[in-house]
Amino acid sequence: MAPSSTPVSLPALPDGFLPALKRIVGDRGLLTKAEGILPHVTEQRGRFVGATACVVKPGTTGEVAQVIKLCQDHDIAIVPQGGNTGLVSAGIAFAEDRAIILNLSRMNKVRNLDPLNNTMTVEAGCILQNIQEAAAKADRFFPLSLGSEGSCQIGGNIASNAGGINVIRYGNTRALVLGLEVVTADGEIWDGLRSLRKDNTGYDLKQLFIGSEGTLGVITAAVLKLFPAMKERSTAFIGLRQLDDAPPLLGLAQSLIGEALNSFELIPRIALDFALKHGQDITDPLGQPYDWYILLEASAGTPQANLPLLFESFLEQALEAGLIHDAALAQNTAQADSFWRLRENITLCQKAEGGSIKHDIAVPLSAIPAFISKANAAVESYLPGIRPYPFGHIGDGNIHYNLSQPPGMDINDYLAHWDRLNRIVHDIVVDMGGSISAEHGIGRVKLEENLHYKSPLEIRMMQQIKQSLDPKNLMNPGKLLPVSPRS
Ligand code: 2HG
Ligand code: ZN
Repeated sequence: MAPSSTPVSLPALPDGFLPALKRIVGDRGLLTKAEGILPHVTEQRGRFVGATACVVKPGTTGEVAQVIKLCQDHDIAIVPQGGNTGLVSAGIAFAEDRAIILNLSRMNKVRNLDPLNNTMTVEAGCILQNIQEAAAKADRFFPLSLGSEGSCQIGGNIASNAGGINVIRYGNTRALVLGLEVVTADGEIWDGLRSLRKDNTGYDLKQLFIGSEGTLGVITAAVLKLFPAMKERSTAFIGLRQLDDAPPLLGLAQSLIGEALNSFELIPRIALDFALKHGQDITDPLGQPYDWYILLEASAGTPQANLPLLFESFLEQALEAGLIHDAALAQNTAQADSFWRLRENITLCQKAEGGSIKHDIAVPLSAIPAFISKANAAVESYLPGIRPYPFGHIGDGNIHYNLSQPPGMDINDYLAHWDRLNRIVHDIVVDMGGSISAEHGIGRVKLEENLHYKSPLEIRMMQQIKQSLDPKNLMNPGKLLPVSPRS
């Protein structure tokens, strides 16, 4: 079920709490006025608006620890927040949480970059794009890449185990983190900033915090893995013969292009149409309408790989095998960028077509075509006129199965179908052995759905971990797990 979207007035904070916060973070680290708070409680689609009495912005790990201790002393809950670009409202405080927001944006330093060790130590509030650029300056590459990279923060990427467009080659954020610094729910600082590729000394605690959505502690810094800078990239925009051909096409690409393949993204005709209609500076790379497209990219750290030759041979064989209708191979960086601009506009341009109900699903890659046709049939028979908008990381078996409202329908009438449509789609996903949240996490938006589908044993083990690390349930309550009474 969707969280409430109406701000409600909050219970007053205990006497002396705000002055104590101000003593820790100073004037510029504390927002208490409605206009300053509003962007921090509004999720990026503008659909959910939460409420909080203040937003605190510590400048150091020591300040984070002091803020958390103060909250512990007064039983005040904390919602850690990065760039507030998430899609499941994990970084927003809702009125019922009675929480303050702890925003990490002032902690934005690169603490260290070690090109020989291929690591970089960054604070949680660093913007992802700044990290990519700092790595590039040192002739290195940090592969995490997503549409919001100009504003999302690495702490949020780690807390949500973000995916993005390079997962097929480099894995999710989880695979890119070597060490973490975390302020625990008690306000202690855990220095786990190890720059090691091998450390087999017990439970891998950092993995517990990665993807925990701020429910176990606050990530304040991380050691990230770097890779050799990419010297060569090849990008192709392909018109598929039919959706069923996407999995064998990926197989062919993997056998001919090998590990240089980093992206394999699905784009339906409807997304291209919306992008051409609402986006800026968007062109149709093929000029001919096809039902499904693949945007594929490979890159290499050395020019010897001769990617253009590999690509040409791949495209020839794909044509010969009848898997594709047509393809455009980017001739230069500007053309490759224009293919990606189209991909990056998909979410924004869907917004221009009215209400969208999103599903971020994974099924085994080979089952994606069957999933899309089953789900389309089910939602179209439930709500005639609905516009399925399935796109995304098909190479990872992950599709954003978004549903645009029937044209002309009132948006609120459409959104009234939210829960029912979620259940129709997710039943099919789970029946096919899939996941109801492949990369966006659970947050508040998918809480009930996750409880419905996850086994009681898994939920119980998660609750036991939560209870042992945050016994007072002050860290992001009501996200990922249901609120248990505060003890
Ligand atoms: C993407 O892959 C993002 O573009 C956003 O994960 C997905 O809008 C969405 O549902
Ligand atoms: Zn995505």
